[in-house]
Amino acid sequence: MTGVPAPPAQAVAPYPLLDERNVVAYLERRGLLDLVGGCGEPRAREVSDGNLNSVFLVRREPDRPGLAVKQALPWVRVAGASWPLTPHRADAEARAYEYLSPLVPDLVPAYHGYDPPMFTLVMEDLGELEVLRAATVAGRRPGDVGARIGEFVGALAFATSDFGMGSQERKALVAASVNPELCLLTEDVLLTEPFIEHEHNHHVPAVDPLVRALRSDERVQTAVSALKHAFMTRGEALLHGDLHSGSVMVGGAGDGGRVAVIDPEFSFAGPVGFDLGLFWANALIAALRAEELHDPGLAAEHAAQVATSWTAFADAVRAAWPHRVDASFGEGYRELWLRSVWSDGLGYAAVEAVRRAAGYSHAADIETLPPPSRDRATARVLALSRTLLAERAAVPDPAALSDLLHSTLDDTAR
Ligand code: ADP
Ligand code: SR1
Ligand code: MG
Repeated sequence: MTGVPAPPAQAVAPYPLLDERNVVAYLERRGLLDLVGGCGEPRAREVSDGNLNSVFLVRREPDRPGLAVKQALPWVRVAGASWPLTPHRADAEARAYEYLSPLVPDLVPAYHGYDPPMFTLVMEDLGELEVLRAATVAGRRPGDVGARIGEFVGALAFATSDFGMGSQERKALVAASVNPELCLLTEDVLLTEPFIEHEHNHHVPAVDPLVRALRSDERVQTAVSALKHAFMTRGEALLHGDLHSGSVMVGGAGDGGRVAVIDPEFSFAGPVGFDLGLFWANALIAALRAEELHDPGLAAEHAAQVATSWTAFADAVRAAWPHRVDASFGEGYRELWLRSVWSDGLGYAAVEAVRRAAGYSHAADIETLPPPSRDRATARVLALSRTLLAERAAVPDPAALSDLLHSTLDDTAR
């Protein structure tokens, strides 16, 4: 013995992992290579940029979309084997695409099936689109992404709720959609750790007093507990489960480009406001970025995505209401339920925003700003979130949220 510690054992997955060299042969074995159009030899390129999984695009021509191949690893990709995570998350993603594909075919990639032993899905290559967060960081306008996301959440929520689905069929859906490990991850990294001291968290020193104040605010702690408990117990409808701007791909500039939702591996039956809230948090973060870049017009467009997604969501629910399976649910209850979804959405938006500023997995929209701007945007995220958590009953609609955003900007102007 030399006293030198042994290097950590190389992590070995209990199933073959895909890489750029073997993914073409993999597609051939699955009989899917013919779906890759164009001429020439198929080539694979890894495009993994999320926290968890490997993604490859396989094309015959560099600029002609082919197929996307997504494999779940037995750990968190960005952390490696030190953070194990069940690859069965791919089962949940496959299940979600099976629901979503007939329901909102234009809003998800075309789905080409799942290989359970390899924890691998094959789908349409959306490589001509851009991830919404990357588009935001590049300064592109949000266009009508909010309306499309509102339609997406509205369609999924209605169809898989007790309004759109018979009671017994829905019980089976809820049972089939349990996703315990991924729900626990959300309960930890979103709904617990950002609100305590935890090794996963970090924040810029400039906001340390704000973080301490947020974590010691009893009203915040109570609100977060209520949101976490609702997430754990209230299976209103099938959710996407991770609908932040890294899970949305957008094409072209401005209105009319394609919008597609990807990455539903956190899908389970939960409170509908969770999906809207994650989207809203990231729209507000995008607005705060644009403020720092002295573009108030762009900031207003990003912030307006909250209102447009909410309106599209509520419109979708109201339009589907005549087709509800249980007519004992009346219009009065529909409006009451919509108000509860709005309130939940605001709460989950605040939680998600705190995580993106002071928890694990920060928002590139803020992190890529120069330090003084990054610090102020972070402070604004925290100030807005604290008010939303402590006093969200005072924010009954998108106009009130817009007022709160503006007063937060005024209060934190330098
Ligand atoms: P993770 O689960 O690790 O977050 P994602 O499903 O978000 O993985 O995919 C990671 C990245 O791979 C995306 O940010 C995007 O750049 C790319 N990607 C994912 N799916 C597709 C697709 N169908 N077409 C093109 N690129 C995709
Ligand atoms: C360790 S996982 C952190 C985050 O990545 C995923 O995309 C989810 O947002 C999760 O909360
Ligand atoms: Mg992702």
